[in-house]
Amino acid sequence: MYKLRKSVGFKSLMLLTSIIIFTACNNPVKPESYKVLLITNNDLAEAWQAYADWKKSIGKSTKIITVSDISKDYNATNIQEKIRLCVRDYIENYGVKWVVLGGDSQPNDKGVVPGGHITVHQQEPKGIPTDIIYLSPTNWDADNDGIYGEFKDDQEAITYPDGSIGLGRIPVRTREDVIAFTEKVIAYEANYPTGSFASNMVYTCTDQPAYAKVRNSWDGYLSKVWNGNSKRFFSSETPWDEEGKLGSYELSAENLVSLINNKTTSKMHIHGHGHLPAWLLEGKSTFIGDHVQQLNNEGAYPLITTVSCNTGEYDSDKDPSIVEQMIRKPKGGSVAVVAPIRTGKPHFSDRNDFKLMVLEGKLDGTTHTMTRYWMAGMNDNATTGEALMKAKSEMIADAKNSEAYHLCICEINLLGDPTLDMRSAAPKTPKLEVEKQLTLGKNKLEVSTAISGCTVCVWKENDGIYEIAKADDTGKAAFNLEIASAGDMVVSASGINVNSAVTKIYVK
Ligand SMILES: [Ca+2]
Repeated sequence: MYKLRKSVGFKSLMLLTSIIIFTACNNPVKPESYKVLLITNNDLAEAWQAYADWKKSIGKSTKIITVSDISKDYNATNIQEKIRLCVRDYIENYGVKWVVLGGDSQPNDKGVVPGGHITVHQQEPKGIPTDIIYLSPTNWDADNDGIYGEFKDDQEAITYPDGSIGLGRIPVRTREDVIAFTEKVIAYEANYPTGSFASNMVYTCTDQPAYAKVRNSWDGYLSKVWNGNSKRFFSSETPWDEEGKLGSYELSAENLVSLINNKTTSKMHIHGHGHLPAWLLEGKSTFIGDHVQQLNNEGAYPLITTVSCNTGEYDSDKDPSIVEQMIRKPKGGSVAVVAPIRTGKPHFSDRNDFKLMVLEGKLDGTTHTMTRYWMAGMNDNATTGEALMKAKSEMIADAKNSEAYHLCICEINLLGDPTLDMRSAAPKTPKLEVEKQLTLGKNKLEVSTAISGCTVCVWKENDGIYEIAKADDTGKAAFNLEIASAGDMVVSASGINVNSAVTKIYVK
């Protein structure tokens, strides 16, 4: 699918122009390509530029496109379908690997970026906006009745994520939100704590029937593939209990604030009841917006998964949800939370499985999705958005056979940045060494990073220079550059478990 204005005739003309340019400069003309597509509205587009520049500087070239431009450039009867066509265009023709929905949504296609098509389900008869449809090559309405994602009638047009493209929605509303979030992302990617923070995970659980499966998520799954440490912060037991008094340390909002503020835990799974503005904790303690305001975990932002009902409801008129507050909080909270948009149901394909869940810890669809998310990040080095889509892709067979699992794939979202390395270990910091100055004309630029295999990126906007290379075994990468104008050149080193380092070279 192509943009309308790129008709076949236009494309032929482009090809001809490319050949002429190619012949004239004897330099291959690279097709436009991007790693990240960020969709937002006109009000926020400018504020997102700093985020796009940061991503580009570390090798993830980012295209910002507005909903109103999409509405003009793509031909369909509704905005969701136009956004889907745009996303497919950028995946198929521009090399996009991550899709960021850069804003909150509200009912009836309002808000910064409208939610994906409303899909209807037996357990969600009012329907839920389903962002994963934006990645789909098919339109989720096989019988063409305007009702999307019907388990039986639309099955032929339903394509679930295959894990190759990362998706996330950053539910911001204002320019200030965008600026604060960008600052957190840069801190996460460039100044992530280098001590034991990366390897510590805490499971919280206040729901007795869920204890067994939450234990099993770690004991039977994640601990098998990741060499990190976990602690159980349950109503019934915590590592901080007084001797001989199991459960004496309360899983309260105040203690959860302390846990986050002491900057020791980089990964959290929050299991238990909740509603849009709150996590319900032990006794009558509720973690609400006041507690988010007490968070001062600057620079140590945990990744979070939560099953708690409606905490990830990004499309409500009642705003913000507790997860949205965690994302929007300046210098605190989180940069990516996996959460259900409505009730976080324990999905099973067989009724007897509920008993097995309580007694033996059999994972339901929701807990399994979140467990797989962590496994994909810790074991396969998937980014946040890739990891969730990979978790969903591993449930496709279940979803084709079970209406409950179909809903499970649709209702769990990544709220936050989908491009983030999940930090399975404490990051190394590159020792970035380059020449301080270059001159016009042909240059061979050598970049030393001291980290083998990391990503080295060289970018000079004015001359159209944008090169990415992998550092060799000695942590070095070399580039042959033809520099046409004076000004700054940006050089960076980044990668899996690497704190991004960025420097500038002045060309005179
Ligand atoms: Ca239909």
